[in-house]
Amino acid sequence: MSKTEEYLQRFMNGVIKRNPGELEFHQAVSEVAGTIFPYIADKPIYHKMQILERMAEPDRVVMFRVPWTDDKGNIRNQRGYRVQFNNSIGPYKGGLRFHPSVNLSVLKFLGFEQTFKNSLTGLPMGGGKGGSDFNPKGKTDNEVMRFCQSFMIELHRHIGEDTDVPAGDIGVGAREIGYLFGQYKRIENRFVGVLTGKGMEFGGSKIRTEATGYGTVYFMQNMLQRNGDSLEGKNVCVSGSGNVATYAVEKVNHLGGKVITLSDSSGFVHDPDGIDADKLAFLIDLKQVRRGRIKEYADEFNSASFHEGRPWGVSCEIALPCATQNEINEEEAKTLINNGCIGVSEGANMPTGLAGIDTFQEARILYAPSKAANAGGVAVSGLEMSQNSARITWKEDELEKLLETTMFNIHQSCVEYGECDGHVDYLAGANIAGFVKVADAMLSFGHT
Ligand code: NDP
Ligand code: 2IT
Repeated sequence: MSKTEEYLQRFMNGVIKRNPGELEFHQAVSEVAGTIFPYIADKPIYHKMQILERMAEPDRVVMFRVPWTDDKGNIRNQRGYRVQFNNSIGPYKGGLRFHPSVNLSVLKFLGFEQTFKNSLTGLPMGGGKGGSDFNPKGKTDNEVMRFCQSFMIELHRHIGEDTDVPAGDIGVGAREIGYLFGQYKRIENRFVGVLTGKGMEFGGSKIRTEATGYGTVYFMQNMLQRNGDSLEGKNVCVSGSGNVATYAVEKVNHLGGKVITLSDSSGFVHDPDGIDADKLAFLIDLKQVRRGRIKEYADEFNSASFHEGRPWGVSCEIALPCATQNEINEEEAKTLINNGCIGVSEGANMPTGLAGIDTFQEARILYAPSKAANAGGVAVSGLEMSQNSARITWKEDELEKLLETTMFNIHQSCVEYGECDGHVDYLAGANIAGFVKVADAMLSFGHT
């Protein structure tokens, strides 16, 4: 075993011992550490100052009880969290997730990843994540509102426009951000940009809704262009049917590709004719207005069929996982490659398991890890913060351009740190480029 492998193993043993049972967190740290240890092998200052060791420990974790009353008058109890991971390069920044699977491990993995992602955007944002095990599915608007208000009664004292700025994630969209912002404003009697993803009437930014999905597709287009290729005419499998998936489909259509799948937690639809603008309008109404199930898409359009499970068995050239973590395992990664997939751009956070990543890397396909590929969302959140601070509103075309440029720059950073003999290791490139800025800031602070 080399010295680097030995250090890496010792480091991971420490992380596992200090965070027992937190499998998603171990996975996220291991993916990063596997590329950072070789990079810092000849840079002893990072070892001496214990930089990665300190980056793998959140600055603080806030956990709290969230009681609320359902429409029948029953008192319900949920658990709320905010993981403030690292504020070396700016205020904590990252989404809130409302989903029954939320636990400390999931939010620590997301907060850890967010620190690197936010660094990659080039904007001054630290990393954080929060949420609750509350399940918005099947709840009335009034129930969701009462939950959000109760959640903010505790959260408000931990956040602030220069301290920690939450946003949306799974289960938290425009409706929830509205309820949360309304309650913050009421408690604090201050109108400030304490949340992003806000409605346009109260300080939201143009393009924020579309930014993550668009950015994921721009990143894919950048990788293809470097190889003299494009999305034009390519079959694309998308998973998920929420915020990220929807606008990924829209951008693939703009760039001449054809999306042939979508999914939710009940299964996937396969539409070989492609999901055009009219079908996408149906999806938006189904998922965002009626909050229905994806099977209804197949009931509506004759060209489409519904299947249980995940979409990765459908033959495609490009895969855009946009649902959730660990939705591509090793076997599915092999199936994608055997069916001719040449590119994966991760709209979701950590959608590919470690063995799946190894499969993509060994096949040397274009594999864009989430912290680079889906950074467009938080980048536009950063621009929303700037607009709120300056009390101005930028135009849609300016923001579209800024998003495209940001994704181009992130791609360039990955190439800078990940290229070897003409081949780009986007995983190493993203991790190292994200690491360097945060690590060097931490070096400046001494022991903090
Ligand atoms: P949404 O809540 O809008 O949509 C989530 C979608 O994923 C739904 O189709 C949902 O299906 C599906 N899904 C969620 N959990 C599971 C599961 N356990 N198994 C199968 N399907 C599941 O969330 P977003 O689109 O905002 O987020 C999707 C992913 O993108 C997440 O990984 C998130 O962290 C990441 N992301 C989001 C950003 C944003 O700006 N919103 C920014 C960067 C990353 P169902 O309706 O059945 O639950
Ligand atoms: O994972 C993510 O980057 C997000 N959910 C968006 C975070 C944000 O602050 O916009």
